[in-house]
Amino acid sequence: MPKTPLDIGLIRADFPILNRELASGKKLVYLDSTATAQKPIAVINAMDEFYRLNNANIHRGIHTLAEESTAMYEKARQQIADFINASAAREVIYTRNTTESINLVAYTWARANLKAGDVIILTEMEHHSNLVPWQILTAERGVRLEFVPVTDDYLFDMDAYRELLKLEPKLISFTHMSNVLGTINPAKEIIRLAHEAGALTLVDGAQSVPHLPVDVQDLDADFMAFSAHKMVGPTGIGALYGKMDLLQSMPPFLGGGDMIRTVHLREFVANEVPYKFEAGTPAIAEAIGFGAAAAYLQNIGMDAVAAHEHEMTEYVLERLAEIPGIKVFGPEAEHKGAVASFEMDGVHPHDVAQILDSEGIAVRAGHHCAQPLHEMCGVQSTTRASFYLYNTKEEVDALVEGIYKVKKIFG
Ligand code: 7TS
Repeated sequence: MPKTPLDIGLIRADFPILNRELASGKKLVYLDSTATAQKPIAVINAMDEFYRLNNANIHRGIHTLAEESTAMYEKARQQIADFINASAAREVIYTRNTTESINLVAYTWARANLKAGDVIILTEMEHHSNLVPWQILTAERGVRLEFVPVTDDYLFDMDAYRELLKLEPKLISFTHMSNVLGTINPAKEIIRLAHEAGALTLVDGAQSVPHLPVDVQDLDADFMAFSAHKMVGPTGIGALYGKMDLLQSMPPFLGGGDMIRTVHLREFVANEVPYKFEAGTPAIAEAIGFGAAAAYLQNIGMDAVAAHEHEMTEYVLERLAEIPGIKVFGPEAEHKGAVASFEMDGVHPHDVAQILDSEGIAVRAGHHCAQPLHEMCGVQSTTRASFYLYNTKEEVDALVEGIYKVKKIFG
């Protein structure tokens, strides 16, 4: 990996919250970007200016503000499409978040195409949002779920996957990067094999799109789900990327305004893609903030972001390995994003997180919406520190000092 070309000082200056002093008098050390990332001025200003200058509803007015709002909403779609290298902006559908994007596929494509006995392959390292929609579908339709196991070194089990593909699955829905282990799955190979077996693919990009260069055309993904808030954008908005022919073949998701071309008392004709999937007044300011976030990251360069995070991963693994009684779950740095979920001998993760908080260090404790994965790891919960483009090695050092404080308190 190249040495990081990021000027972290300059990047940190873009994120006002990172200067915050906490009530304890400690400076904030934000190590919870896997849950949600902090927001740069560029995103905050884009949304603020929209409300100050342009606010109107979209796709329905001919006055100046309505036209400006519509143009800004659609420009953001293009910025997001560019960010993941979609071949057309229309292949990006606005949703509320990754969860809704996955549900959109489950409620439209899957219900239109799957029947009892059809196989869907997931993995054991999924977030609940890529488990529960399929469990609901199973209860309703009798589709069959199969799971690619996680190997002893916390990787996607490619051999087991090849075996499962013999079941002629209809869909492989998998996380590109685990939010607990940090495991970066070989998405391109997983997709290639799926297509060879005649299956479609849905990539949960909630963690990969913010942290790695992601090119949906190069991956040949059929669907990709991601959230703005994890990639320095606002909450309340996410996206579903889909290949155009698939999106065109799918029935609408929610019914209402904007998703129709014509409506009669007893029937309607659906609008074209992507509007067919965007019923009702959407999160307009948030879409504009989402576009600004994509442009912000693209301007920095995702190769540089990934290289910086790789350095952080190596450093945090090295530092945590020095501490007796700490077990980090996840693969070697080579296959891992900047997430460190760990267990500490004899101390509950909530106590770890609370003591770290008293030092100004924000981490998450719990099952991180991946209960089955924790069961597989033989633990109920972990403490998780996660890193992004604005984090520094000094913050890793602060984490390590904080952990030593926990050890002291708990003897
Ligand atoms: N998939 C993965 C891999 C995730 O990490 C998350 C959120 C989601 C899906 C759902 O995203 P949402 O935006 O729809 O909520 N993960 C986490 C987390 O690790 N801590 O808080 C949210």
